[in-house]
Amino acid sequence: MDESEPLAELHVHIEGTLEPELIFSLAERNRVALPYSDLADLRSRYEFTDLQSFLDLYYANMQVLQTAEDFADLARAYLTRAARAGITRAEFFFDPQAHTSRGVPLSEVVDGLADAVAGARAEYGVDAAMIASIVRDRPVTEAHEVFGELMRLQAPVIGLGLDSAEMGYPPSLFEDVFARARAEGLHITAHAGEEGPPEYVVQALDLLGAERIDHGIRSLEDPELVARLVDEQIPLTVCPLSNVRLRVVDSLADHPLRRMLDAGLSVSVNSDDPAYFGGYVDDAFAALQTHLGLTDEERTTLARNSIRAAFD
Ligand code: ES4
Ligand code: ZN
Repeated sequence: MDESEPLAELHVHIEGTLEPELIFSLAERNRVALPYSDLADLRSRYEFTDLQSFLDLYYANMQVLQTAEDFADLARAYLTRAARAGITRAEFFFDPQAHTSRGVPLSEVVDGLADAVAGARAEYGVDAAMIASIVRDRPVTEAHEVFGELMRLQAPVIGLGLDSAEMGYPPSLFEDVFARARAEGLHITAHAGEEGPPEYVVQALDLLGAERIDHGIRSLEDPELVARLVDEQIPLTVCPLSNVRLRVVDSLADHPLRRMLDAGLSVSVNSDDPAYFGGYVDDAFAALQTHLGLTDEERTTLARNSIRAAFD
């Protein structure tokens, strides 16, 4: 295994890198009252039963993020840790609506994150880029508004994604927003087939023009879809630690990653929300080596897939 070889992280939510310690320090700086007595009390809440139970805590904790400085501190902490994980390229998501909906100006979010991204190569040796993500369980009209604002701000984003609660929010709802993004020359990716059915993966490809699929593991239930994903070598950004913690799969030993590799799918390993799911990409690789017997050769394939799947 060559740990010096290039490695891209393509599926990480910057808000999901908000560690408990930073939650407490930002709460103090911004005089935000937290509903937790201490770090241990907060940490005791990190037991999830499904995607929604995680999202409830993830969105609640974001209230400590208020200013551009907070967002810059958040992204710098992630980039520092990503460098330690061996990541050379990071394309991270942020959720504009998770902040605008609670009164934080989008310019604060974008300015802070962009500041950290601008210095990332020089400071951490990580080539970084931002992908705005539409929060699919909020109104479609709001998705259009926030996209318009991103364009007005000339936000330095390379792509548009789709995340949050999947069931009941099919990609088809957002066809027009993604058409606007494609017209602006943005790359497209979408969460699909995490909790949702293979049909949502098909919609993400055919209706949104997705170039990558985030998660996509339920694609395995549809052989015709698998054949297409293999044929077109559509990258799937898989997040094994997330899948276990959100009970999408029973255990790492049962994770379909190897089956996906063996099927010829273009899969990569990513952290999703590392502050919530027990680790960063290096932790995920170590756990896969232990529990799935991931070989050095497989790791090399996964790393090469990640670089090939990067947008720039
Ligand atoms: C997410 Cl794990 C996951 N799935 C869907 N949306 C998300 N946003 C942040 N983490
Ligand atoms: Zn995700």
